[in-house]
Amino acid sequence: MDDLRDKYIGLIADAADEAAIEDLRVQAVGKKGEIALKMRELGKMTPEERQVMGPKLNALKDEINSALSAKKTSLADAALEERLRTEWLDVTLPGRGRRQGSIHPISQVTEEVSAIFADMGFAVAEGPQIETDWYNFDALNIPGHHPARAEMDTFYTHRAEGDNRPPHVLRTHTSPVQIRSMEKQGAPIRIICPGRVYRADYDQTHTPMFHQVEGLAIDKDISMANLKWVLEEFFTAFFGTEVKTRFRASHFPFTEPSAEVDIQCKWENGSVKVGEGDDWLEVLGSGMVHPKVLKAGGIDPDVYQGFAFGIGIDRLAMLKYGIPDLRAFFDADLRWLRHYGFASLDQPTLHGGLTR
Ligand code: 2NM
Repeated sequence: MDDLRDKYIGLIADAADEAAIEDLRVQAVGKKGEIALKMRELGKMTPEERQVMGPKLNALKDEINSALSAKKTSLADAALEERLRTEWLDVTLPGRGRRQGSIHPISQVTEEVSAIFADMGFAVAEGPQIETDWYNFDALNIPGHHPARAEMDTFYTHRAEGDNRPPHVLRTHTSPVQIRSMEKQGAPIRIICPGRVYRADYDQTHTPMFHQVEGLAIDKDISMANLKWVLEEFFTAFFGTEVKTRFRASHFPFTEPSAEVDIQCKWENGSVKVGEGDDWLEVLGSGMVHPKVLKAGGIDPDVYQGFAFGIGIDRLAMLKYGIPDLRAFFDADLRWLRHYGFASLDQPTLHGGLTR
């Protein structure tokens, strides 16, 4: 009995896992285990011997069962300890840093321009980038045979043979938005239309998609003088310094009279500075809206008149932020975007001096 006891207590103490414990249980106290075999021997004993050995065997069985369950508990505790040690996690560690995106210079400048014109009472209007040729050309006094229609290198949508819908184009300017706004709102009206425009042109200084903002102000007493004030006010606010302008007579089908506008600048070792010096930089086209264009927009040219202008946003961004290459704007190069991009919480406001 003592040998049996020492053997199993020793084996249980050395058991490595729950499976070993189960094997020992079967071997020692199972139905066909060693204790059961000994119990069977009780039958061959004298009643006196049986009275001594019976309780001893039962006590041994209890002792082994307790040792088994104590070992089982201690193995489970050790396993839990090991998990707590190895699966430990410091929830107070800082999170992984993620790169912030940035605002594209074109988005930034569009917001800046919108803020400045909003301050002068201009609302922002938007419209489709795919237009009928009526909105893009005819309504703007550019008839089918007009050279501007060919000059503008227009992208036409494909038409299957027998499809007689009017031709559609990718808008070559945002003026169609102004026609739509005149139709919808009538006069008086004061809007700017920023957005993407398309021309089949690609070289050092042209991309087939670029950005434009056009302005329109129509009322009963609007003149070129108002145009000049609005534009000088705009350039001065945009560049953060007094900017002189120069108006040169020009020609556009949609305005009469028409003027190209130069801003004062200076060339300094290969780059241009706006608002200083006595050179001039052409940045803008403008004029008094042609009576035919007013009529196309549903406005009576005998009662109302007004000015319109168009500026390239990409060009403005290059001038203000010293960006040398136009084509890099649309390359989606992350290094370029991080370098020239703006922080998302750095949105332009007039009281904040527009940026930074
Ligand atoms: C320019 C130059 C001159 C212009 C005209 C109009 C409209 F629709 F009102 F007639 N919007 N923009 C205009 C006039 C645009 O861009 C160089």
